Order: sequence, then C-alpha cells, then structure tokens
Amino acid sequence: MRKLIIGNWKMNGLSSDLDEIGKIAEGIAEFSDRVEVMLCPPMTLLERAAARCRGSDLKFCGQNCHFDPRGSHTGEVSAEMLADAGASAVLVGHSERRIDSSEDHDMVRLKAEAARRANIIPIICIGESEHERESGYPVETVMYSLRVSVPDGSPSHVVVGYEPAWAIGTGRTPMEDDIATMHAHIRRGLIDRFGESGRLVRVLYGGSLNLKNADGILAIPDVDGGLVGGASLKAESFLAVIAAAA
Ligand code: G2H
Repeated sequence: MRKLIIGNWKMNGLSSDLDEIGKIAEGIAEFSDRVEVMLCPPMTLLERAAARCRGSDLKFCGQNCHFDPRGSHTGEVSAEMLADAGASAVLVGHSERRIDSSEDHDMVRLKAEAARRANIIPIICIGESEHERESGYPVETVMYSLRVSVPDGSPSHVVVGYEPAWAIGTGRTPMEDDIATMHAHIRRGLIDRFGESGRLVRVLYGGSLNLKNADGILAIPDVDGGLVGGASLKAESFLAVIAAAA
C-alpha cells in the first residue's frame, strides 16, 4: 500500500501561491511510485490549482463539505461541487471544524456518506482533546469517534486521520510509542468492524508533523501516511515530509 501524504492549507493561500502549488506538483514526480500526495488548498484556489496541475500526480482535496448535495445552505459547499471543481477527496471532521462549527460524530458520518455518494474519498478525522487525554481515556474516546464517525458499508475508499487535537499546530506530538498504540487500536477497531477489508483502510497521523519528526513517525507500523498542516505551506518543507514517506 502506497503511503498517503495530505497537505492541509487550512485558511491560507492566495492566487500568488499557485506557483508554490505548481512546485509541489513538479517535486512529487520522483516519489509517485511510493507515495500518493494530495493537497487541500482553500476553496477559492481549488479549481485553479487543479487546472494548473492537470497531468501531474498531485491530487486535490476539499477541507470540508455539507452533507446535502445542494440546497439552501448559505456559505456551504457540497461534495458534488468539490468533485466538480477537481477534488478527489474531502476532509471531514477535522478538529478545527468540530470545535469552530460544533460538528459532532453523527454530522461527520453524514458528511462522509455524502462524499462517497459524490465518488470522492472521505478523509475522516478523529482524535482526542488535551482534556480527554489527561482524563486517562484517550483510547476509548478515539475508538468511540471511530465507531460513530465512520459510515457502515464497505470501507474501501475511506481514509482515517488520527489527529490528537492538542498536537495540532502546537509543535507538540505524542511519543512514538503512543502513536503506535493508538494506530494499533484503530486498526483493530477497523478489522473488528469490517473484517479483512479493515486492513486496507489507510490510517494517517496528523498534528505538528514536519521534516524533523516525519522519518520516525511515518516508520511506525500502521501509520499509512500523514496529514500535514503548517509544514505543507512551502514546497520545500512539504517535499521533505513526502521524501520521508518514500
Ligand atoms: C493538523 C495538521 C494538518 P499541523 O490539523 O491536518 O496541522 O501540521 O499544522 O499541526
């Protein structure tokens, strides 16, 4: 299984950054047989970025979608619209959306189902908060999120992102042993629920992943790739993380 690295630009990026996206698209060519790479630019750049990188191996991903395909939802975007704009995937349930927009596990599952209906891959994000970690039950918290946020049905074309909320954008990461333990639990949860197909679901680690820690984290068993925020904003640092995955 090729590792999957996803760059999440969050609310960053203007037209002047399209050149940086072009550099990423050119830079990944040498790794394409070993690593699949996606980028989540802001919605305003998605279509232009996809058009500019057509013919390269770089795929594009939305940062969020609504669970309805269309309708009266001012300011929202549907999975169908993302597909139409050139996205192959969409993040659902990122902790910033769970916090900023009060998205719960049920809503995340509906969004994942909407992505599948639109034939794009849902990247379903789960992870414990600092409080949940300190309360001593991070595994139970994450396993509950996994159960409710991941839809029933075949898990093929589903990706899970484990992102401890306290590690996001903070420069702090869990110990490698803790990441290994959590990923092993997630894998076991997927196999218990989906049988052997649970082994084929890629489980990514996210939260302050960068060129300094990528070698160690991406070598952990059951870490099938990474979600990269801050370090994906510049082609040089993003390509260094991609090289660590190769
Ligand atoms: C977690 C990650 C990207 P960062 O949100 O998904 O961001 O690498 O900046 O912690």
